[in-house]
Amino acid sequence: MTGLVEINFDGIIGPSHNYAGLSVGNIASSNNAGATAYPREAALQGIAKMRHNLELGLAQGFFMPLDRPNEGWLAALGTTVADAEPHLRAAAFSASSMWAANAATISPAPDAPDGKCHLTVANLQTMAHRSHEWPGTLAQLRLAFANNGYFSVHAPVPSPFGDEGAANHMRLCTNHDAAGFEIFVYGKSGGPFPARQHIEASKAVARIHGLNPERVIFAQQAEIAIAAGAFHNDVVAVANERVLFTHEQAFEQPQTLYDAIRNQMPDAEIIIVPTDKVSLEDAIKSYLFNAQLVTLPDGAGMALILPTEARENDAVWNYLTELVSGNGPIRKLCPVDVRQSMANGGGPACLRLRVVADPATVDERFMATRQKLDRMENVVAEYWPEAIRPDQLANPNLAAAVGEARARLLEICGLSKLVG
Ligand code: SUG
Repeated sequence: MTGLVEINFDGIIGPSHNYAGLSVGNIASSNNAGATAYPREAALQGIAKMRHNLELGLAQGFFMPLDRPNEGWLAALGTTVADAEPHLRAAAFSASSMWAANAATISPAPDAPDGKCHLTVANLQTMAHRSHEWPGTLAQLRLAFANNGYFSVHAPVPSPFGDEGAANHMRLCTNHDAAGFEIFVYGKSGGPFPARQHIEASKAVARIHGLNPERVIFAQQAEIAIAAGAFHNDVVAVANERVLFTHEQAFEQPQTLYDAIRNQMPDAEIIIVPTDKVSLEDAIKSYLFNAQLVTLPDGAGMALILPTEARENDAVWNYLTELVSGNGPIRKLCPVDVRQSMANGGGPACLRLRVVADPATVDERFMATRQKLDRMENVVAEYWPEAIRPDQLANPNLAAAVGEARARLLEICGLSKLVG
């Protein structure tokens, strides 16, 4: 298979972005509950990140924000935007589909016996505000990856088995276009916080994708990591090609996992960040592991696309600058400002879904170019609300403005058929 590259599909930050404190166990979301959000600034930050990655020479795609408030979901609950209790109204308004790492789990074509790239949309059933994302996400996946000679898009695993998508999935391989092995990370318990990824869902996705059981590893997330606020594994670990970059306390049985990885790939590079250099608390505050670990073109090694918060934490930044000054595979640090998303617990890696594919096989309406990003910026600047406070969600003018803003974006991307 030629032409296969890693494409990062970013969720465009929707016009209803707000801080309603909806995610128990996500410390940033809880701490910022009730704060004023700035959707315009948020979306511009997300577009700037895409532009930054395009300039690095990486392939970039995107997904549209979903239709919010989700009136159909409220109707199924027997209510409306005007009448809903505040927590249901906020759940209907949430722009949470921006965190595309939770959209689906992807097994690239070289890993699957039928030679297709498999995508299973995540049910996100643990959090009410995210549980109604999947139908809108599935509709986009079915459009973007409609070419069924190359892609197989699957419906979600049924409830009650929680599936949070690629945020709990890692793939190691010599190159993106070579067969690899896949690590599915699940949680059992997380102290006061829910374990959102259930092993039954992880196993189901591996089976649905037809993966060779000998090339799959299931690993439990450390309870203390979840309890410390690592509600998804991608808050404490990230993998790319031969490299796993992980916090020492990410997994319940780290040595068993490292041994299983080395058994699959003797030359795997496992970079373990010790607690005495970066505590779990600092890791979660700074989101250094929620970096995009990417392979730069032209043999320039790997880079970490990090949140600027990682630069502001001395322990973290000292560790990282030492890391890139050595002879290891990670050579470059690229801080990007995604503060609006970070304040709801979503760093650079949360905002993207990695799909290994030949860009020519993807519906080009979902692929980014500089010109398209320019046009998106103009729409955002003109139509995205400047500020939203949670107590404004009941205002009918806001729902109308959010609907209009999204419709404009769909229009310039040729995706108006996704309306509704
Ligand atoms: O599911 N935050 C998201 C953040 C998702 C981050 N994704 C990854 N780690 N891959 C979540 O907790 C906050 C919404 C609110 O409180 O308004 C929220 O849903």
